[in-house]
Amino acid sequence: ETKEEKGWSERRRTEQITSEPECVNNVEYFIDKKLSVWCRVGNGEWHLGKIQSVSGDVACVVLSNTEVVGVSMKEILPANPDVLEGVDDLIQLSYLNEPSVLYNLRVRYSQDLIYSKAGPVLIAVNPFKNVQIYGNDIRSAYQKKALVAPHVYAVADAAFDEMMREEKNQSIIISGESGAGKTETAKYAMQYLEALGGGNFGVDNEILKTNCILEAFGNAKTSRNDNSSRFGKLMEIHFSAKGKICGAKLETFLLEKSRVVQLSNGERSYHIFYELCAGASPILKERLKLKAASEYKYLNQSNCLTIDRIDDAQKFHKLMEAFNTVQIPQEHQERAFSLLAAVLWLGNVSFQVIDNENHVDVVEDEAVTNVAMLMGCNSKELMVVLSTCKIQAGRDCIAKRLTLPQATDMRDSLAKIIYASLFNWLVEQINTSLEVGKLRTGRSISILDIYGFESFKNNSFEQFCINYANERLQQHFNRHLFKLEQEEYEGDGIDWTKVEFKDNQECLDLIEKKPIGFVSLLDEESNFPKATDTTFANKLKHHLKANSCFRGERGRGFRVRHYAGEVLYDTNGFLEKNRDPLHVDLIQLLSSCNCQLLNLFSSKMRDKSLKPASLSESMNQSVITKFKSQLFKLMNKLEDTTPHFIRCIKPNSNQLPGIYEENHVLQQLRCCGVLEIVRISRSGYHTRMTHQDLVARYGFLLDTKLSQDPLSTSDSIMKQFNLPPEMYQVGYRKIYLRTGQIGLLEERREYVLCGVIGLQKHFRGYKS
Ligand code: AOV
Ligand code: MG
Repeated sequence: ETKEEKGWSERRRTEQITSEPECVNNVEYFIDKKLSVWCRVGNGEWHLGKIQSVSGDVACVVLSNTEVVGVSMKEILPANPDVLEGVDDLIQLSYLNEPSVLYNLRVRYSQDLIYSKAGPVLIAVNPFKNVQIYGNDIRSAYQKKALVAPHVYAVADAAFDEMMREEKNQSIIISGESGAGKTETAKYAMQYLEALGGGNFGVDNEILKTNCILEAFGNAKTSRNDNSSRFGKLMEIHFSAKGKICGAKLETFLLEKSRVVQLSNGERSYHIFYELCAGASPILKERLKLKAASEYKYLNQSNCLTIDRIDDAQKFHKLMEAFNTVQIPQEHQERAFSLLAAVLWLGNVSFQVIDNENHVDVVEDEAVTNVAMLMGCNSKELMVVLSTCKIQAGRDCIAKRLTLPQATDMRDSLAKIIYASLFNWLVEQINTSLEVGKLRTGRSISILDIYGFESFKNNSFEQFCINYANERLQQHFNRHLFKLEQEEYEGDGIDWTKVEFKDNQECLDLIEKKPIGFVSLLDEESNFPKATDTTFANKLKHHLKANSCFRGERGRGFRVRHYAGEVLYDTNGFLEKNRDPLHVDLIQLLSSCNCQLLNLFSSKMRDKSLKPASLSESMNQSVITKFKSQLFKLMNKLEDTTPHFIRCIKPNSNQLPGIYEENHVLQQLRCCGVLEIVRISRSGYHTRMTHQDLVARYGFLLDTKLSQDPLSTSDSIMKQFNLPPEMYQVGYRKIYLRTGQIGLLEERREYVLCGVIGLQKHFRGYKS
């Protein structure tokens, strides 16, 4: 199907859609015509069948497996005719109900058609296997518009076209729960854009290669996803007037630092550690005093060192290639590897208790010696820093010995600081390498890929931040697809039956409202020296109980009803993680090391910690407040772009191919309001134009004299061209047209302007 043909058939289809009832209210007709229905049987599953007879409220239905059941009419919904089986846009379904949508996606999924449209939104169902739909031939077919079936390439292509045509920044916003396929989809979008706008920009595939580095350092195996992103990223690709890539900018959001030192059973730390241990050359291993991953406490604590079907050594070689593409100098690469090894060895540093108050000394073994060697510092000094803290006593500064938990904490802090600084430094390196000349806005496409909604057995501060970010993103989605669209119709006075949607404002209020939202309460409690996780939990329960999205639990627990499901959080560690204190002693240690990178990191941290509050407030902000303002900035930036939404769906929770768990899919479709989106776009008006613009473009086609008033002129244009009344609406400011209608006017215009006759056909066909 070419684009024109498709436009045409869509036009016909839209005409056919009159708002049909979503329930079977004409039973006789269904029995008579032997039409299929969905009926919900005992176990809650929907089955296809045909109604045979009805008595009272109960219908007798023959299921497709010939079984006969009695079902309440309330549990029966109309099914779509076979001809609509597996349509590529859900708006084409005559009957829009949950079983029909689920079935349609299932039929497509079983044929490896993983992409579908729900009106303006692309739905991508994770195949969990390689599907042959990303080759060069397919990519170039989309580029030539020879293929128009739903695909991430089609979305990227539309964003590109719109950017070129309207000189407006675009965004591709990818959402979905953890493991749904966001990161993979983002990469395919980048790949497409890079092919489309490449050839002008340094090394080929440079943007795509950065993913390899970012994933090594920022992704890890969780119980939800073997390659879970533990940071958010926004890749902004800039284009020249000719549509060639002229640079790119990467922005990242809150990396999960705790993973470096602490793992849940069955999960892994960041991929890079295992890749380094498996893939380093013997020379490098010797230089880093590197052992197998199983020798390191930070890695072996979770009983999970490898991932099925993943070769860490091979990944390491790919990473080295990417480092070279992004032009990270050899010397810096080696420094970075030394620091990774230092982090691993830090985890093996142990303490011995030396008195009955639990005070400790560092055990002087190969672990601490290796850390000192790799960081470029004196091992005695390192031991002092890890087991004491300096306290100002009057004019003097005295060293106080740490207890075992304090010392362990100090050691882990050092590991986290080094790792997080290394990650941020890499992002800077990538940005330096991607930026070519001055970036100008107006022609950019931003691709957003954050961590997806998470609900584990234990949920802590990290999950809270991740789920908060997803709430924000969901609101952006709602705003564009439901709110703005409908507000415009209503504001412009056209007939419109409002489609209700699930708003998530109440959950955002719970988190953000001042002065008694979650963020404010957390910050207040974090500033209170005597506070504990339990006092914090009690405070939440006391202040937030009125919000329907919140429920206090016994002890330190509380529940939040997120748009994507309910999550039970444990306040354990929230205060400390939110404060994220920078130990002055550690910063000093880093600055004294004989290592350029560590010196650089320490000077950055020193800038932060030494600036007085008035000078730079943001520097002293808590983690959650910083995250919140970063999210606000992100949302503002996205508001300035034309959004293209992709919703990734995870078909099963075991990351297996070919398995489509209906309830799991349904829950995801519900939480993003897929049915409602389809309902709006099917009864909505895709094209809109101010009366002035319409008159300026098509006014000359009028047989009668132009009136002074643009509103009545554009009304006359509609009438003269016989647009059926259900195909358009006249608002105060604009004219609203259904999909495909503008094409008719364009054809007429072309025809008159160029005297082309060939298109007449369409015109006649349409009128009849
Ligand atoms: P996520 O980004 O949405 O989760 P990923 O993009 O990492 O999810 O996808 C998870 C896994 O699903 C990948 O590692 C692939 O194995 C598989 N997959 C996803 N999309 C495709 C595709 N189009 N073709 C083939 N396999 C695919 V998270 O980052 O956890 O929220 O924080
Ligand atoms: Mg991801």
